[in-house]
This record gives sequence, structure tokens and C-alpha cells, in this order.
Amino acid sequence: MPNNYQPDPKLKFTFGLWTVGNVGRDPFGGPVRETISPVEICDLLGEVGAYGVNFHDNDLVPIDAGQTQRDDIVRSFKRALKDNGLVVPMATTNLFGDAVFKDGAFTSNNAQIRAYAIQKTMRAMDLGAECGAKIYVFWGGREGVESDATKNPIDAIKRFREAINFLCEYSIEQKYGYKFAFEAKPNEPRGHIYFAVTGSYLAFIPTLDHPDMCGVNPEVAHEHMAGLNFVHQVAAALEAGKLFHIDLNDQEFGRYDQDFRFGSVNLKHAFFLVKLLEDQRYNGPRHFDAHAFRQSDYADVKEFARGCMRTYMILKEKAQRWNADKEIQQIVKTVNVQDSALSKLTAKYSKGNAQKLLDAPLDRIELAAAPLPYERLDQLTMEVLMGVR
Ligand code: GLT
Ligand code: MN
Ligand code: MN
Repeated sequence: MPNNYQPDPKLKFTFGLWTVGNVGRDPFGGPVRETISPVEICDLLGEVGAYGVNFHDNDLVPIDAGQTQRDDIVRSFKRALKDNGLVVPMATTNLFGDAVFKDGAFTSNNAQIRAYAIQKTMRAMDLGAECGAKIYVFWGGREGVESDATKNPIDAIKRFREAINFLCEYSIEQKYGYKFAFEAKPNEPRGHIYFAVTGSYLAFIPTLDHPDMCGVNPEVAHEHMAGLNFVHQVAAALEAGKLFHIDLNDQEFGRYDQDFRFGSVNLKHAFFLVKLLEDQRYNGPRHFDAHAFRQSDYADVKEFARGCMRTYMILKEKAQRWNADKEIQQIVKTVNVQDSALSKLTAKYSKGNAQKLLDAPLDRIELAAAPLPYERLDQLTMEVLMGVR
């Protein structure tokens, strides 16, 4: 049967309210699309076949809403979720938009602002849990500095840890069952943001009171802004059992945070990313944290959303093709030289193994002569991607 690349619910394709609801504001210009309500966003996502929707507290409930307004909004949102067959896998807190957070939230120099940030997050966790969220994302957009004269970077780490430890206990006590996922970004909107890359969080997590509850939410654009190979960052998270969520989009290297449609810039990176996630049977949500071009109207925003999911589905098929390609697999097999006797020696240290290894007749000149037809392998990969294989 020909694949029509329809979004597969098993792949859990999600969008944030802020993604398809993005009105195209940038630092140099105001909105170019009218604001659409959370209910209208659910209708849009239902129409394109998404699996779920995520939100910041204030994407759904305005920061100054009273209890009745909040409850009315939540009621109509939940109805819209049901009408469109959507779920809410992830929620998060807006700790960056309001003026109070101009110098950070959990890492602010002001103890009262730090307390307010924790209070706001507890309320946002209540809201997320009410809508069914099980993953809670922390993106520290304002947790940084323009000048290191303004904040002690060691204090910042300690303050951040204290906030997370507090919120872990809150989640446990409320029985929310949240998994926390930390999202790194090197800069923008701050000159320098703490925990600049995913690896920073992977190193931070073991220092927390509840490391098992905590993982990462890497975003393509953010690691590319840092000039890193995103696939390798995701591999590190997967290998550590810490990939709790992922923000898929695309990004030119060396630019501002572009949040482009998934796979629209670096097709080869996107291919290896999809291949990694699928080969490793990643089972969490695949969240498209991206938005349409500023030129698009809402009809085109739907094309943008369909495009993210469709590209993923197509790349998943390409990965299967790569895995099934006889010539490709033959090369992979040839370059992965096996030697069970030596592997047994190096698998675990013992005095005896060390001695045997020291005595092993390993000839570096002979070893260096083994062929590595990587040009051929890479070209075959490109031909799979270009659709001629
Ligand atoms: C903001 C940021 C994203 C984060 C969102 C979660 S908000 O759009 O640029 O990468 O994932 O707070
Ligand atoms: Mn981004
Ligand atoms: Mn993101």
C-alpha cells in the first residue's frame, strides 16, 4: 500500500499553543496575523491531524485572570480538546514574558522574585495537571545575564537547583507524576543564558534531590545556535535515559532562533535525527516547537503544521529504506570489524585481561590499511534522501 504520510498517532505529534498560534511578532515588527483563541488553535490542530497540544500557563490563562475566568477558559479548552481528539502531554510556565522576570526568574537576584517564580510555577503545574500533562518543561529564557557584573554564576546554579528541588517535592506531594524536562538555549533573549546546551543539564541533573524525575527537552534550533551537532546531543540524552521530550524545528547555523518548519533547512541532520529517534524507539511526544513564516496566513499556517509532520513521516520512511538497503548495510558491516576474542578482553578490566592485551599482536600499519569507503556510504545516504534509491 502506498504511504500517504498521514500523521501517525503512535508518533505523538504535538504543537504548542504558541507555535501555530504565533502571530508573527518580531523585535522589528508587530503582529501580522490576528490572535486566535486556544479553542480555535485546537480546531486547527484537530483539522491537520495532530495528536496533542502543549501550553505555557499564560498561553491559556492570561496572567491577570481571576479564578472564574480561569475556570471558564479551562472548561472550554477541555471541551475543544475532546472535540478534536487532542491530548495535553506537556505543560510549562511562562517565566520570561512579564516585566517581573526581566532579570530572571529562579535565578533572579531578588529573593521575592525567585519566590514569585516558584509560586507561579506551582500554579502552572496545577493547571497542566488539570489538563492531563505528565511532562513539565523548564526553559530558562531569562535565566542569564548581559554582563557577568550583574549576577554571580555560581549563585545562579544554586538558586536554580533550589527551585527545582522545591518543585519536585511539590509534584510528588500533589501526586502529579510529572517528569521534568529542561530545555537549553545559549542566548536570546538574554545575552548569555545559563545552562547553555543540553549537556549542561545532563551534568546538572545528577546533583538534584530527585534526579530520576528529571531529564531534558533538547531543541534543534537551540543546539544549532551553539554550533553543535544536534543528533549527538540527542544521542547523549537517549543513552543516559534522559530524553523526556523533544522540540523539533529547524535552524540555519549562526543565526537567531528561527524556529523554522521541521526539516526545512538541514535535511541531512533531520534525517539522522529521525533515524536515531526511530532506531532507538523513542516513545515520547514529538513536539514541533516551530512557527510559520511571517508572510503566512492561517491557511498557510496549516500547511506549515502539516509539513512538519509530513516531513517527519517521510524521513521515517527514508530511515527504514536506509536500514534495508543491502549495499549500505554491507558497508556498515564491513567497517564494523568484529573480533570477539579482543572484545572480550577489553569489555572489562582485570589484571589478566590487561596482560593479555599488552601481549596482543596489534599491528598499527596493517590496521590503518583497512578500507573505509565512507564517501560511497555517504553518497548512498544522499541518494536515499534525494529519492533515487
Ligand atoms: C519559547 C522558546 C521555546 C521554548 C518554549 C517553552 S517558549 O518559544 O523559544 O524554545 O520551548 O517555554
Ligand atoms: Mn527555538
Ligand atoms: Mn523549544
